[in-house]
Amino acid sequence: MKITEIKVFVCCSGRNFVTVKILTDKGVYGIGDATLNGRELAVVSYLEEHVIPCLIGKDAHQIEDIWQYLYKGAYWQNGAVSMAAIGAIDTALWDIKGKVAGLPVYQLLGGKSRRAVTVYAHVNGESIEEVLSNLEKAIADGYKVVRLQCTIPGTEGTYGTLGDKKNYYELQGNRPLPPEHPWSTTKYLNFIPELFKRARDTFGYGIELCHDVHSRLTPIEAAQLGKTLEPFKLKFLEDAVTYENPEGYKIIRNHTTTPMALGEKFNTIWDAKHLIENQYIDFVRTAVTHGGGITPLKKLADFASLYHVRMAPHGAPDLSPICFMAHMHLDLWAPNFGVQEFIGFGTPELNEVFNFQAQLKDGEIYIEDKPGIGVEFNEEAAIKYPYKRSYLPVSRLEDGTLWNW
Ligand code: EZ4
Ligand code: CO
Repeated sequence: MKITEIKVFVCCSGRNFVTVKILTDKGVYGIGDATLNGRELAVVSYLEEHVIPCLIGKDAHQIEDIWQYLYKGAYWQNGAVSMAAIGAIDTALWDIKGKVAGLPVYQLLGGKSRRAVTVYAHVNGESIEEVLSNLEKAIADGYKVVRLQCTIPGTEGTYGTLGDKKNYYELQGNRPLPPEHPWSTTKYLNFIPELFKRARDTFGYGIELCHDVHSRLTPIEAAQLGKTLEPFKLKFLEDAVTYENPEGYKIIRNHTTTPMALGEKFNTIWDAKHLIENQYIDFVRTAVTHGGGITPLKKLADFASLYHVRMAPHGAPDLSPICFMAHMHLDLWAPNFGVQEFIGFGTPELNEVFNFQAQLKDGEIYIEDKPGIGVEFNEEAAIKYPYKRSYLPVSRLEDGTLWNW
């Protein structure tokens, strides 16, 4: 079964997405997500100029060999742009294999380990009162795990708090340059424990809670926060510290039993290796799109399981429904699945371009047994929503110093 053509689509159906479609001489095709938020066209160029010409005529069944060819064969392994490109090709090839076999991808991975996928919802607000009122709704909706984010007084635009009011956290195509948000670690550390105290005082311990620090802290600050939050029993604290220096997590571990989640920016299993084998983290958050596809994610899950580390894949709005559904298959299979990040099923314009069937019931997602990944990509609809240049915000400390957003 030869690859005859590979198309790349960029569309802004609510936000920018890069989609890859692999066609074969047997008439079967597959799709993958190559979206790299704020750097979308770099991936398109990497695919069109460097990847696609090498794949025409290759056997679409040789998923592992094609993955190794694109990774080792490029000589320049790793990196966000190249791994997003490889991730999309790999996902599309698994989609093809599933369609040829007449089986959903989770069956090819080894079958279901659970009935459905437990998700964590995003709950946010401009004040603690607003967060608590939104949390009440999430509990009433049946969610069992929820992420709490709140605007820190004095640092308006705090990560994760814009919700659906402003296209989540960045405006698509309306700004020529990245927006800037202020940040104060002192204000943050003084405020967050109160948020979780109020949530526990109001709703008790039946609901599992997590929080995304979004890499704003140093290791000792993260250790301090983890320790302060211990009475409120978080499921995990996400991205407490950037991952470039994994030994930072040793400092955190030495001081707190609050579980740690990390990895939405990991490109390979190697990014996670030291953190996992030293048991510095509890949940690994690598995404199919940014981690190089389903092939390496399966290896990562198996490796993590040796060290009691569970999978909690990234599920932000800048990952397309193709990535979301690829995660559903991995999450259904992985014996060491933890929880899936979930931001809802999307807007009508998103669903016009990406059609998929999934049902949310009591905080768990059930998918239909369709061959492959289970997403239909509507090329005609995609053309209606042209690409709009867009950037993630940047953060600055109150004195103007650039900080991690
Ligand atoms: O900021 O995907 O847990 N989710 C996150 C995301 C990231 C975006 C960046 O493009 O941290 O919201
Ligand atoms: Co995150």
